[in-house]
Amino acid sequence: MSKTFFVLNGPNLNMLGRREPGIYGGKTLADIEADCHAFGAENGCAIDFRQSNHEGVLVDWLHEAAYSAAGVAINAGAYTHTSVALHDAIRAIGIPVIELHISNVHAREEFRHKSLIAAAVKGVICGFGPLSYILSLQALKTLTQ
Ligand code: CA2
Repeated sequence: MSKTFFVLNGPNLNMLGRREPGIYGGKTLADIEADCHAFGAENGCAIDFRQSNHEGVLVDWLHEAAYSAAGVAINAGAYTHTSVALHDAIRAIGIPVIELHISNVHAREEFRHKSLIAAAVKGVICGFGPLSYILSLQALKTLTQ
């Protein structure tokens, strides 16, 4: 049976492609989802791609991933910089989690330089535009081989 990777997206990522193309590029989240499914088809893995604006929903999905996924790529959006709950949820599950960002958060406002989830994840990929998603899936594939 093929592996499943969860790709989880946090607040405001449903707005991608509509505003701030200079920071996040012109792709919508649906375009990025299609790219992730293409990666899955080429690499023999299933992609479960989700977005929520609610912190607790993201916590629930991380818990769900523990028993139904081989790994998680998460763009936690602004919760990256604020959420102890996401940090604890990532630590509570025994599968690799990759933190990803479309933009280079370190080249932006100072409040984006700190990640509360970085210490809990396997690794961080940021600044490659939508390619950050594919690089994260490639990392998960390699880590779970
Ligand atoms: O660069 C990333 O992927 C971020 O996770 C995106 C978050 C931001 O809070 C993080 O610091 C870095 C923002 C999500 C998208 O926000 C939009 C705002 C306006 C228009 C479109 C999207």
